[in-house]
Amino acid sequence: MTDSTVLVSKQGGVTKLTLNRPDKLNAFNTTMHQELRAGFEQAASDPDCRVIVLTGAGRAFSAGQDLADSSVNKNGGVDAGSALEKLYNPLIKLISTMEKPIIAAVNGVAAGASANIALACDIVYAAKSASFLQAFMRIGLIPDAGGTFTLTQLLGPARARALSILAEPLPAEKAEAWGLIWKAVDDDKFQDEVAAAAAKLASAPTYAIGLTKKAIAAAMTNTLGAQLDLERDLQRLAGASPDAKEGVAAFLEKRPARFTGRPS
Ligand code: LHQ
Repeated sequence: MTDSTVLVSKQGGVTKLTLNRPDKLNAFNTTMHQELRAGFEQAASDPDCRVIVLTGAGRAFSAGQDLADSSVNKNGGVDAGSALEKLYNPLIKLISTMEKPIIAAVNGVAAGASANIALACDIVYAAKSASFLQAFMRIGLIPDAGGTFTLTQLLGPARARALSILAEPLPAEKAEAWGLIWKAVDDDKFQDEVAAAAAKLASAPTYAIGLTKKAIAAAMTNTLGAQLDLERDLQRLAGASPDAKEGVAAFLEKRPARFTGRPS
């Protein structure tokens, strides 16, 4: 048994971060925030890590904020602004600016802030039995952890509003059909499919992935002209990397490329 609220395992370039409070459906307390942030930061600086997988232990991905935790539940009132300022907002900014790719492996229900933490990741796989629940309205709160941004960007305001206001679970297959996530996978194939995707990214040109993430993030607000300029600048960096040289050489020599993921 371990007391860690986030389990960290490393294998073959993949760092797996598992939210680990299964009896509370992996609801977030302050310790889990601290351990998750440390896990991402260590993965960012670990030269052996090429991809991060975020998942949950047991039957849930995570039920969002632990509503019984004394850090937010003070004498029956909820100090939500403080929790966002200190814990959730820094976490979402950290995830959104990570250069290495992050896969969210949503193994079960993802509710409240945790739905939006999953959606902040780069590629979201969900088991078909999983669902995404903007639970906030059920307790008189508004979607947070970037939810109003992400849902509106990915789904448009009509679906963002209904999901937020009705607070009904969105099943994984519908989330895929709506373009909210990458893929809903049969439960019995879920772990294998996530592992295969992670293994693929562990031997991918990691530096180019980081630059691609940067360009796509900027596209949310850029004009076409500004985006073309940015692509030129970032492609110049990618083109000078050892992985670009290796990629072109491997293509011409009709062999698989051996990418290091490094910028130089
Ligand atoms: C929980 C929780 C939970 C504690 C299940 N807390 N124990 C930011 C800033 C500051 C303040 C507030 O919040 C935020 C962001 C947020 O995330 S707000 C939204 C917080 N999350 C929710 O409102 C979701 C609450 N949970 C649920 O609605 C259900 O548990 C779901 C739909 C996730 C799953 O339902 P079931 O499968 O029926 O499981 P369950 O409800 O029976 O839960 C199992 C256990 O987990 C149970 O404990 P028990 O001791 O009775 O077995 C729950 O009390 C506990 N649990 N979520 N967020």
